[in-house]
Amino acid sequence: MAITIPSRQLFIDGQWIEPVLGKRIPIINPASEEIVGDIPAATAADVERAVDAARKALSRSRAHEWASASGAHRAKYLRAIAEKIKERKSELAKLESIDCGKPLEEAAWDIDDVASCFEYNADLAEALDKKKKTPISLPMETFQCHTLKEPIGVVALITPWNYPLLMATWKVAPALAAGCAAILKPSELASVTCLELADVCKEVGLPAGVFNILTGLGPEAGAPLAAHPNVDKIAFTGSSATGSKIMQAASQLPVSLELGGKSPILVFEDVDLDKAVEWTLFGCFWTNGQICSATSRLIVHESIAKEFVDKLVEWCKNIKISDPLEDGCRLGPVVSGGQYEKILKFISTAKSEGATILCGGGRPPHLKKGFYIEPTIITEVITSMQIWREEVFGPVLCVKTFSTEDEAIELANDTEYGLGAAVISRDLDRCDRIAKAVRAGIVWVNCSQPCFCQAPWGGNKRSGFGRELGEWGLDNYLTVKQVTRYISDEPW
Ligand code: TXE
Repeated sequence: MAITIPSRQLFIDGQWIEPVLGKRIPIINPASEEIVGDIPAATAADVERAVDAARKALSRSRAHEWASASGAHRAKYLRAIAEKIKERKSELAKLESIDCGKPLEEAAWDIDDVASCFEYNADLAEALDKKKKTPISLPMETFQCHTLKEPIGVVALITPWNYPLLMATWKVAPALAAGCAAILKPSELASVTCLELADVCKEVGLPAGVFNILTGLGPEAGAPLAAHPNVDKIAFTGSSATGSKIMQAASQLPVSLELGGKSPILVFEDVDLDKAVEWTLFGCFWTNGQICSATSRLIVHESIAKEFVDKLVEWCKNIKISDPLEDGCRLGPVVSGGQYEKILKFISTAKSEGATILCGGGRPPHLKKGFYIEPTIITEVITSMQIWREEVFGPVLCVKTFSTEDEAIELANDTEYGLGAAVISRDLDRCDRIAKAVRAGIVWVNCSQPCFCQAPWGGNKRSGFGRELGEWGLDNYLTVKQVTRYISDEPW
């Protein structure tokens, strides 16, 4: 069934509002390179309106509706949002697929995850009611102390295009569960489903100003939002370069950053080759490698390397690359012309630095239009090469071999990033050793990439700081207040 992309405005204070300057940004379908709609382009004046609306939603007169209401009250809204998302799953999945090029089946998984994330955060909001006030024991009886967990306030949520609605949900759901008022600035490359989330919030009657959305360009909408003095916290997922700018703009504000990665997958000689091949491919080529945690550096034991890599190449040559809406599509286009050029440049630099392009490396011959890139495997890599060191964010796997466990660990840690790492081996003691030795926020054992909204997500080193998801995700949007009372028999 054909689908039309709804024409939306900015969503501020519970209303659809035209951007002050009336500008719009075209939506380009990465599969056809055609313009299929447009989104509103917010600028600094719209940021003012959204921050005012969010602040008003937390004002004393309205706080009882949201910030100081019970977690159970807010949970009802989160569950209603989850229900609506489920009802609209097939439409949202198609919109996501057209907007960012993700195979329809994968887009549908994302929408399921979005609904689950809202439901899980509804549970956390309810549980928060029991944890709101905690007594603290002090060494002096003349003082009594307790802590209060309170919403941090107005939060700016700046998100990327690889999982447009899911990455927004990882921030919006806990922010709302905590009782914050949120302003979402999704990526200009994929904002369609985030605008539909605003429609869902309106439908379920979320109090005005609690959720606002400013679509638009990073420098025009994101930068003034990150620098706004009336914002209390910034949560960002995106590139390291933009993350640094946000840190500077936010100066003393709390910031959580989820940046890039160059995650390793270590494959030992004792594995079942076919299973290990499947996880290696999934870890690097799922969502076209446009995943911050993609395990894009394969570190494989030298004794199995040849057979292992041959199997990977075989798979790459037979994968279905097509319009993401087509049945059985495994790899769609990458998100934009800019990303397409950037990935091809990475591949040509690897070649010019002396690496071998074992398969892929360019546009699939049967697809004349669209931002398609064949799955690419690169060998003869040395660790100083750009392809080993920098995030490609595309379907590109580079390979190195090792002979000892220590060497494998050294290669794994040879990166300025620290988001994910995977190890594949039958020897679980070895897996435990590796899990401890690699410097990363997430370690997968005998798998790569599974993600659950109950477990913490985030990185070390240049991959950012702070953790999303689980209770850690909720804590991002809470602040702890100390209340200490002096007790005396004297009258006051
Ligand atoms: O990212 P940006 P881009 C990496 C990946 C990719 C590269 C560039 O390597 O190739 O980043 O992608 C907003 N102030 N990741 O250019 O610019 C922007 O509008 C405030 C990894 O899309 O970081 C968008 O909403 N905001 C990543 C968001 O920041 C600004 C996912 C992310 O865009 C801004 C995406 C500014 N000055 C890309 N400039 C991951 N970690 O998953 C831009 N933005």
